[in-house]
Amino acid sequence: MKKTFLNLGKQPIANGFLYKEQIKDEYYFRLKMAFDKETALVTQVNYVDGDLMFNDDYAYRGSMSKTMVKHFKTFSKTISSNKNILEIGSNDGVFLKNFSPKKAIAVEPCGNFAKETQDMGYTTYHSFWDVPLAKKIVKENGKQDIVFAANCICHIPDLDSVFKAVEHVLNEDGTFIFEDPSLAGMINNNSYDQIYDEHPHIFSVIALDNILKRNGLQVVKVENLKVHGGSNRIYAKRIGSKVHDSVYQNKEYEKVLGLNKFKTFKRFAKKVKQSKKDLRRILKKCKKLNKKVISYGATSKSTTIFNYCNIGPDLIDYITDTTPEKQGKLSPGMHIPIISPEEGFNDTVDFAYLGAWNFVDEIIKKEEEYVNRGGKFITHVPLVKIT
Ligand code: DWN
Repeated sequence: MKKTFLNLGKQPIANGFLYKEQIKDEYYFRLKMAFDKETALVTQVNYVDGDLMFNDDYAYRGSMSKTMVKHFKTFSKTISSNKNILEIGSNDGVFLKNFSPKKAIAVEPCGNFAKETQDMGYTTYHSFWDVPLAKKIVKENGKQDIVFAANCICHIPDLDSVFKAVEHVLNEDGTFIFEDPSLAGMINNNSYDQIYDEHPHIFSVIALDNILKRNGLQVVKVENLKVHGGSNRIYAKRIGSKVHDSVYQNKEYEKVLGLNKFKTFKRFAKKVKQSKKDLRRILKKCKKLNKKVISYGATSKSTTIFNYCNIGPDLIDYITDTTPEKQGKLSPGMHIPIISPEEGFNDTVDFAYLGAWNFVDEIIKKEEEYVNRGGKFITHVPLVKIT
């Protein structure tokens, strides 16, 4: 049974960057988060239809950050080149391109990216991941040694169907490896902006193990990653496989944080409300002092922040982003203009709100000049502050 703990109000499609003419048709939904008592899963109350989010114009490109390119390259080296691998949600091939097209298969619902991996030579299934697709893949390619997914499984509402399909496609000793932002990371960072349409769930190891187990799989190893503000890389195999200490350790830690208890999330919701007040106060003060405030990175996360906190062009002049597909458009819901960093990240900027706070190290390194001339960043993670 789902019990609601957080209401983030009326929200648009987080990656639905749009032109002025499209504003009249913009789609909105109510974003509420709940705790499922049976499985301990933190999940949305109502899910948004996949076709509205993952279509032929999907804007997020995994390879726009050096950190992520390096992250996937490093991880790919731990996988033997003898293994065959299937990736669910292969995006622009940022992970898969580290493998030979002879050994790797892509599954991707967004047409623009499915075409890219197909053109790169990978057998690509332009489709959402489900049991019928898994059956088709086995028929055409045989069972797989590894199923990999990065920032994808938490995007799919029906986890039982996802895991059943993985169980079908894996060979007897196969491994399912997937990474997503962790619930522990979100609670520790107060990063409530991890919640948006594309993230119907934020995973704890406890919840994942409960749901995997009712589908013939179990968590056998957990790696805690720094990326995206704290993620977990989960290794799952068939029930009965050897379980690494990291699984017990992570579950214990999650219990210490109270991730198996509803009251923890009620507390979190109070902190979210406070964070909204603090962020609005800082931005309003900057404007009152006639300072130029922009936002750095047109992220899905900042869609949640701007819409929940009612931050529009009155408080943020514009957003800079390196993604060509986002430039020249408006941010979803609050309609803040997005331009390239070359055009907008210049010496007229006094404050930059970190929409891409998860890449703070990469950004500070890159923007040394801005920092040296006294430019400041604003963040809400873990507390609202100017740095
Ligand atoms: O799970 C998801 C994650 C992995 O990616 C998706 N549901 C959607 C997306 O979420 P996001 O948009 O919050 O992700 P990022 O990776 O935080 O987005 C960073 C954005 O910032 C990109 O649009 C690129 C941009 N950027 C930039 O303009 N300058 C990034 C860096 C590092 C930069 O220096």
